[in-house]
Order: sequence, then C-alpha cells, then structure tokens
Amino acid sequence: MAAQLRKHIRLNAFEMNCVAHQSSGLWRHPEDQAWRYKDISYWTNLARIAERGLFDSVFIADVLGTYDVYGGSDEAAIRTGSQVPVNDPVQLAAVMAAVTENVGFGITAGTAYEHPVPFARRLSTLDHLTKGRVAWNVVTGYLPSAARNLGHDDQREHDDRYNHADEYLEVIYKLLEGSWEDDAVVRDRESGVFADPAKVHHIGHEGTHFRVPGIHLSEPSPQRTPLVFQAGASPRGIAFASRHAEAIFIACPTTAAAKKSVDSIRAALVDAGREADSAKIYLLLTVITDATDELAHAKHADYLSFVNPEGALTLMSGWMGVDLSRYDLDEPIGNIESNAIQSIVAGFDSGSGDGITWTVRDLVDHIGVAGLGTTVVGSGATVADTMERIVAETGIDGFNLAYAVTPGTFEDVVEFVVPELQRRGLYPTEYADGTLRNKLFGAGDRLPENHHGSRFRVGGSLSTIDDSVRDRSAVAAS
Ligand SMILES: Cc1cc2nc3c(=O)[nH]c(=O)nc-3n(C[C@H](O)[C@H](O)C(O)COP(=O)(O)O)c2cc1C
Repeated sequence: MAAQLRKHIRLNAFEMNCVAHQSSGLWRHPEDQAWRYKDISYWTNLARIAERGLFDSVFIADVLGTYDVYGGSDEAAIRTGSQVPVNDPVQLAAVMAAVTENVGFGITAGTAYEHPVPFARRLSTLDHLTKGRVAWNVVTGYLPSAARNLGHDDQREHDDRYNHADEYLEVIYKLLEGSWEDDAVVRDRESGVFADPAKVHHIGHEGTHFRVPGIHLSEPSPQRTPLVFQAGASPRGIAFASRHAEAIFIACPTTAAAKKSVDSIRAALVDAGREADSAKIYLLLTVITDATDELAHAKHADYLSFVNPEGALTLMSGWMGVDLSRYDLDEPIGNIESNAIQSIVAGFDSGSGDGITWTVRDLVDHIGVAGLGTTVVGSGATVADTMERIVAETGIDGFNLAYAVTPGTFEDVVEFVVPELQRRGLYPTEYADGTLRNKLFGAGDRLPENHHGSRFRVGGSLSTIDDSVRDRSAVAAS
C-alpha cells in the first residue's frame, strides 16, 4: 500500500533531428543509429520504444543556426556533426503519432524568428493529428548564427529575448484560446452552415512586436494551447517560466545546482499565483545501464572511447556563448558573462554552491557522452537508487534522458530501469487517459483557470477581441 502512494518518477526521451545531439563523436559507434535520422522508420521505432517504456514524451530539441562560437567558425561543428546537419522537428510528431496512442511529443520551436500566426496553425495542426499529445518547448534561442542567417546583425539581448517571447505567447494564447468558441463549428448539413461567424472572433492584437487583427485559422484542437514546455532557468527565464510553463527542462551538473534551480522555480510559480507543483520539472540525465554494474561500466568505457573532445567543446561553446578554444585546458571557467544560456553557465560557475572550481578539461570530461547533463552508470537497481536519490534531494519530477547511442540507450532504460522503478512503486504501470496535459496533471485537457493563457479566452480579463472588422463589413454589405 505504501508503495502505491510514492510519487512516480517521470521520463522523456531527449532527441534531436540530427546525428550528434549531446554525445559528440558517438555517431561513429557501431550500434548508434542516429545517422538514420532522415528515415521515418528510425522515428517510428523510437516512438514505440518510448511508449513501451511509458515515457511522457519524445522531446525533440532544435536550433536554427550552427555552433560557430568555438574557434570563431562553423568548421568544427560541420566536421564533427555537432547538431548540424539538423532537420526540422515539427513533422516528426505526426510521424510518431501514427504508430502510437499515448506517448507525447515535445517539439522545440523558438519565438525569435517565425511569426506567431503560421506557427499557431502548425501547433493546432499537430495537436489535432496527435489527438492532443503535443507539447511546445518554448525557446528564445542562443545561437547568434541563427540571428545572422535570418537577416539580423545579432540576436536580441538575453532578457529582451524573453520580453519579446512574452508578447509572442500572448498572440498564441489569443489565437488558440480566444478566437474560436468551443461550439463555433456546427457542421449543419441542412442549413449549409459549417461554422458560426458570431463565435469565431478577431483577436485584435496590437503590440510592440506584432499586429494581428484577425482570427485563428484552425478550429480548436483537443488541448487548444499544447502543453507549454520551457527550458531556460536564468532569473529572467524563471520569471517567464512561472507565467507560462507547465513543464520545465533543466540541465545542471550537480544535485546542489539542480536543487537551487528547482527551489527558485517553485518559489516563482507561487509568486505568480500558481501552485508550486503546477509545472513538472525534468532534469537532463544520461543513463548507461545493463544487466549488472560491471557490464554497465564496460559499456560506458566503450562509449567514452568514441567521444570527440573537439565536438564536445564546440557544443559547449555554443551553449555558453564563449569560445572555449581560447582557454587553456586547465583554466578555471570562472564567472563568465553570457548572452547565450545563462543558466548553463551558472551551473559551472564557482558561485553555484557546489564548491567545485570547473576547468575546461573538467567540462570535456563532464560533457563526454552526456552533453549538458550528468551520467549515471550501473545496473537497473543502481540507476533506480540514483534516480530516487536525485528526486529526493532536488524536488524534480523526473528526467529528460539523453542518449549515448540511439536508440540503444533508450532501449536499455526500458529493459533494465523501468521494471526496477515499477517494482519499487516509483513508476506507472500504465498510461493515464486523455491528452498529454491530462496525463501529466489529471485535471482536464485545457490550460487550468489560473494559467496566464486562460485570461485570453472569450470573456477573459486580458481578451482583446475586436469583431468590429466583421461588423463594418456587415454594415457595408447591407
Ligand atoms: C536544458 C536546456 C535545453 C535547451 N534546449 C534548447 C533548444 O533545443 N533549442 C534552443 O533554441 N534553445 C534551447 N535552450 C535555450 C533556452 O531555452 C533559452 O531560450 C535560452 O537560451 C536562455 O536560457 P536561460 O534563461 O537559462 O539563460 C535550452 C536551455 C536549456 C537550459
């Protein structure tokens, strides 16, 4: 009985539509299939594995630029396959949904460069096709190369990116929550009326960055606004998350840094008028597991022999916004000013509270097969022990699992770790019903009433519905 009352640990598979996501050089490993990223069967197989393991989602990262901070050029990134070439993540959700019924899809898309109107339609389309199994991982970007390729001199300053994103989300909420009423579509064959114009509203948005007078192009989907995921935990990032996020992805090199991040996030949620547990927090982790500790350690040693240090530093330079080729290997990282991912830099900062002085060499070792996350190596029981301890020490809800080799790392977790967690009463034995939002919170398909986005519904306190355009044309026609 006691076991049934224990809080379940949640898992996602962390992926990217490319060959070298976090584990630089591991695409050379004979078991790695990341090179098949262009093949639909790679993704359908992955989705089935994730669903077999009762994962919440396959969570897909994305970038719109190259990692050209290291050495001041994109050569190392291209040579090592470091998140380039990289394909679009959005289509993958539809492909994976076709062969699964329960697993969700966390799709990363930035707010910086695509106008919210076409993007809102893509979100609705995915939510329809997946029957409400989509999450949108809202990112503000960190690669200056993306900004340049899209016609800007540089990306906006760090905090301003979040200000811009706040308005982006406002437009998205107005379109997805406030344009079409639930009973707008009548599909009346007798009268020939498909939808009632009186129930489809012009959102009337006039802001600093966007002007959107009209209606959303899609009818309401199961979740309307897909579950809102967010990654980025600087002070401004947390303020953004406390308003919008229902799931938050953090990457911290130590449990002390993770606890600090989780405490700040939970406090910010409460300050924003939400419950401390109104967002699920997932920590990045790489699990190397096998039938015994010895086999798992042998597997880890094998993977380490494939790591490409240049690729690892190329990725890390992009995440930090700092050219690590200019540092001596034994130089402490110190207190770096970053215009990229500040929460990443803070985790490796001497002031992060873990008492560690990180050098560039430490970074290479740390990144190894795990990228931004940490690695846990051992049998299912050993990994379950560690997961249990991390959850207890930090207050996270679960893990975004990065792979060393794919899909092997995920298959190993499903074979060795999931059954062990289930035996301990720490993991579900079946999926909950309904949409992704309902599976996570058990409180329905739509945004909760106290979520910022709900205020943009018809009759909501922040709605700016302006149907005068339609009224004017009606007058002109009469
Ligand atoms: C764990 C983690 C994963 C992230 N994944 C992505 C990603 O896939 N694509 C992207 O453009 N930004 C990504 N970001 C960047 C952030 O979402 C954010 O937009 C940013 O750069 C600022 O983060 P900060 O608030 O921690 O400084 C990620 C950040 C973190 C911490």
